[in-house]
Amino acid sequence: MSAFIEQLPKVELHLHIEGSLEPELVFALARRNGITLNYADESALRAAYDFDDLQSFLDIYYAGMSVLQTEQDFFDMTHAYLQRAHRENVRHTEIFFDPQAHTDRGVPFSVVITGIHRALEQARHDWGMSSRLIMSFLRHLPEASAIDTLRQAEPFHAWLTGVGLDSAERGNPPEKFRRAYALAREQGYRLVAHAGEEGPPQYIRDALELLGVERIDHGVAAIADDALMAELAERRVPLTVCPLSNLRLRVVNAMAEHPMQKLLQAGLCVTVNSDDPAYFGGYMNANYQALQDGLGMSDGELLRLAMNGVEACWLSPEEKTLLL
Ligand code: ES4
Ligand code: ZN
Repeated sequence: MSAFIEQLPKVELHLHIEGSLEPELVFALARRNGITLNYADESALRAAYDFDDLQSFLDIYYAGMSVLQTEQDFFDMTHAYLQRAHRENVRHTEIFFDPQAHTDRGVPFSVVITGIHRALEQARHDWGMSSRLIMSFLRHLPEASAIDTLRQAEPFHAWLTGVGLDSAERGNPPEKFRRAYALAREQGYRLVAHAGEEGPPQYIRDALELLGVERIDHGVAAIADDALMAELAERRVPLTVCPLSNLRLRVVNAMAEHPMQKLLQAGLCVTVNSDDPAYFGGYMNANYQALQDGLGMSDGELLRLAMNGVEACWLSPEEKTLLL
């Protein structure tokens, strides 16, 4: 691992906290909660992390998180991620969670968010690590479920900065969530959405125009649309790109074919993120290292990617100066 990458102060803007659940913790929580898994042990579970596409990953991702039951479970998962990020010199992190994936199993919204929030506060206190929390709607579910989730979040508004949109992209276009996003905007949330991961460039346009998002999660499909590229560059719309995720979910066939360097050279505000690090083979430093090894990106380019993360994050200008 490059010392330059290890020492670089980093910001993470695209991290699903449920995707940070390592097999060892999945099994520890299963034992604690008396749950029997469909895998014999940790290595059998890890062996199943061989994905063909987004859906084959999502099936295992939702199965893995079923061991999360108590507030302490959500604390332990979040704490483990934050400790790992702190060791990798991640100074600030904006974290997604999927409330519907838990409330649909009977785990109350309050249990989920209280456990996550307590770990974020502890990291702020112990390590000076700042964070923001983003609740993500599952786009394979009806819009009415997203709107119901907004209602359940009302008592916890102070702990939440934004809303996002994730899960199966194809066939679940941004327009499906227009009303939910309009409501979220009225309630003062900042808006992001996954778009252009497996979906077409038009979904990136629609997330910007119909939902009014300020950042695009993934957005790598923009590389196939010159007019969209020019607009994203002109407006400095941040893309939270996840290189190892794109490789493991076969969005690209090889890291050498990843569009990151072209997007950066075209003037887009692209950032590096780990997405679901327990499933995709690496946390932040491994994602930077993959860009250096696979694309030959220079230390100067990696520094620009890290600075784009600072530009794109939701800290105040004063807080941003304290990061570096
Ligand atoms: C996700 Cl990589 C990815 N794409 C869409 N939804 C997700 N949820 C968790 N990881
Ligand atoms: Zn994601």
